[in-house]
Amino acid sequence: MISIKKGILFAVVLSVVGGAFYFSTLQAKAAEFKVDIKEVEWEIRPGLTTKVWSYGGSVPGMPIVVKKGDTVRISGTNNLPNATNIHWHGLTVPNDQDGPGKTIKPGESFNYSFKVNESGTYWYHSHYRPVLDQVDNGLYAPFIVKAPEDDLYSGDHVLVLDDWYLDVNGNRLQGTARGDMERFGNVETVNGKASPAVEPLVFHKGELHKLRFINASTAAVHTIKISGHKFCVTHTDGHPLVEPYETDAITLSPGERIDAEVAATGEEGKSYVIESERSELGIKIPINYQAGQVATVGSPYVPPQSRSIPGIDNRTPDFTLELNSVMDMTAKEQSSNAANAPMSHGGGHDMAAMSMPVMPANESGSMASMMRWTINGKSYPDTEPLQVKLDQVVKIRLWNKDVTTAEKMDHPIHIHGTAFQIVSLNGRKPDRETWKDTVNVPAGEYVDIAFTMTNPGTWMLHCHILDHEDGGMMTSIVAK
Ligand SMILES: [Cu+2]
Repeated sequence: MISIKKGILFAVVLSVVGGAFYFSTLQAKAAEFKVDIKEVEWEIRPGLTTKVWSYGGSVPGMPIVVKKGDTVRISGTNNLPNATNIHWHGLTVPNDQDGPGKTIKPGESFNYSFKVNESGTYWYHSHYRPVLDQVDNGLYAPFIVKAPEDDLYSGDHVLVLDDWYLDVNGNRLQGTARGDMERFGNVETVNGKASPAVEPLVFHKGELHKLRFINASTAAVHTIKISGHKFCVTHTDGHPLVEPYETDAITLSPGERIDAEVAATGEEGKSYVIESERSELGIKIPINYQAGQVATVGSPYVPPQSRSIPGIDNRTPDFTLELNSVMDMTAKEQSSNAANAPMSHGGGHDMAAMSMPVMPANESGSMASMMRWTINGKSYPDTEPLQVKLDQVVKIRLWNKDVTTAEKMDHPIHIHGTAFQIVSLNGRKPDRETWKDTVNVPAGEYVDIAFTMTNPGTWMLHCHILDHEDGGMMTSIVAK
């Protein structure tokens, strides 16, 4: 478990093959980190080891833990055979530090520096295309900006979720373990480990723990349930909720984060678990109670004032982005009976026949390479950039028209350089004021979002299912 305590980075990554172990103490105002980007062997569970690309020798990579207001300096070296870059997902940083515009070639060193203005749960990952391969190989890590009240929890735990598509020897497979076009794994991990190698959470009755979930999967949605306890959700994508809410299940699309409190109300000797809906694949976190009891820890969470954008409900969207996919039969040589032009989903092909539970790698790989994912009918880099004015409210309707595939594809849309308010879902106000940087747009539905760009530059907007992003579902917001 990656546990964060008392303003000191205390990250213990157990069973790291190759002996990697990370420990760092924070400085008062400047937080400096060194990242060695390298390939290592990673043990997912005893008997299952795979080759990964890592930030510092572990998966997830080296956690960066800082305080609000810190100026962060990250330097490192790319020791991979491929070029890469780093994107600070969810952090509002100057445009030239955001990641996608930078290329770090093999053997080159790099420096990033920016001030962190907001506390919360963020993460960093490669944004170098094809992003799917880079992130799927393990280039992701938590980036935590601690708020003072975070130290008042009994424990502050980061839980990074991922999935891997592996053969029995730990070799990486291309293609997908389920579904149609996206790379879904057959092994799922929390903090790089699959059950039974997942480190348990240790509770004492009366404690109050903070859990920070990050979905680093390239396509998989994870629904996480807790037994015998409740989650109290306090933050979405790092942003504090005006009205926290209780639930026993949380769902994270790729790129999303959720912070939740868990009150230790269980009993010593009983077994509890936090697990995914596909827990047989590996995401299963035992909660172990130790003897002894502490005085009940109250929540230190102080909800913020409403930051809702005035009058946003009635504003006509400035932009409508239709999300869709086409099967481009010209992309590959196909059998003679295939149409010879780009074809919209549902254009006569039997898409159901494509949703085999397990596909031979080469078959699904070639199918995926025929797919183009579109915004308003175009694929990146041909998509139309959105021109917006600095410091002015922008409302965007994200409309998922991708409904004719057998799997009815959702598209979690991420915007760089800003958080946004969820204005409505299919025209209906959300249950509570919600700010995010990644929002799932379910198939056939639309989501209205609004934000104000405060930093000039060209910022990416894309689907965080990385097969879709690489396949063209990306555009940019040009803020001037
Ligand atoms: Cu998508």
